[in-house]
Amino acid sequence: MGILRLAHVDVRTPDLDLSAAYYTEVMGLQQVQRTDDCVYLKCWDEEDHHSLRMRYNPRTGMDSFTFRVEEEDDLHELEKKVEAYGCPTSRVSRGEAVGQGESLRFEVPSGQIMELVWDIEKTGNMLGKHNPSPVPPPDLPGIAPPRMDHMLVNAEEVAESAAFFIDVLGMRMTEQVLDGNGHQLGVWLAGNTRSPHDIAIVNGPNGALHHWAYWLDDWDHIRKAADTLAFNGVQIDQGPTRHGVTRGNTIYFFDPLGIRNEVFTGGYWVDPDTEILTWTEDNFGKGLFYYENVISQRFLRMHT
Ligand code: M3P
Ligand code: FE
Repeated sequence: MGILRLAHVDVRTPDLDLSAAYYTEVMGLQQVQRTDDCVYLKCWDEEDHHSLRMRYNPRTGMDSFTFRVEEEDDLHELEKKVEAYGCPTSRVSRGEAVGQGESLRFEVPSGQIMELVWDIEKTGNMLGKHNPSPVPPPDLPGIAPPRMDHMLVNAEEVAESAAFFIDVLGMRMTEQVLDGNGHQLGVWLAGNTRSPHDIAIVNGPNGALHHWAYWLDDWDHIRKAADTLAFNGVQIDQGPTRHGVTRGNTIYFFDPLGIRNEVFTGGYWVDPDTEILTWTEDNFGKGLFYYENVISQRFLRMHT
């Protein structure tokens, strides 16, 4: 029971048409719904209604991020725990948000708005449930990742924020970066998935979104993604390369409004009894980008 996985990220864009064009044509997502001020998008292998909501607003930024809980009762249990920790919560009723029923909202210690939901509208992936093809249609435009994988938010006090996600929400830490005094500079946290992270928290301004990442199935798809990005004139931030932390292969790049995206593959399986991996600050360069061994200031200081 408890936190299952990342469900969706909700962001603001001052140019809804430009953002929708980029996320459908270059990232290769499916547009599932459009209202006056919102576009809802998903990947071809996702079962839920959407994994990305883009809302028109003059200021780019993140509205909220949503995790799905495993059982219906978890919402009530976690509501009590979050309240007991001292974070006021509110309920968003069924019918108020597209693609989901009742949810729980609160501000995490680092200032982002987090939402928990169990009741999600299942619209199915592109493959269907009867005699499904193992692959999507070959003519999908853009990168076309199968699913969203994880996200990263910033926190001024990483340890405080990590403790909230671990002690209150019940997530598991898989890796951490410690400074010379043993203080956490970054933590990687898993819900009930087998991947090394569903969310990571790295030192930076409260309230900020660093990136969210899409899963790709292998390194060759990362290489093809780099070709697609370069062909379309997308600003690449770093990579293709490999993380030391998580061991994942990666590219970071910016959407047309400057929101950082990542495509990610690899990593390793984690079980509840997997031991935490610890990086020291003097090795953080390799932890971030194993081949380059650099701490890029653009990478650490640019956020949404
Ligand atoms: C990842 C990842 C930072 C580290 C980022 C790492 C911002 O994005 O997927 O492991 O320091
Ligand atoms: Fe990442």
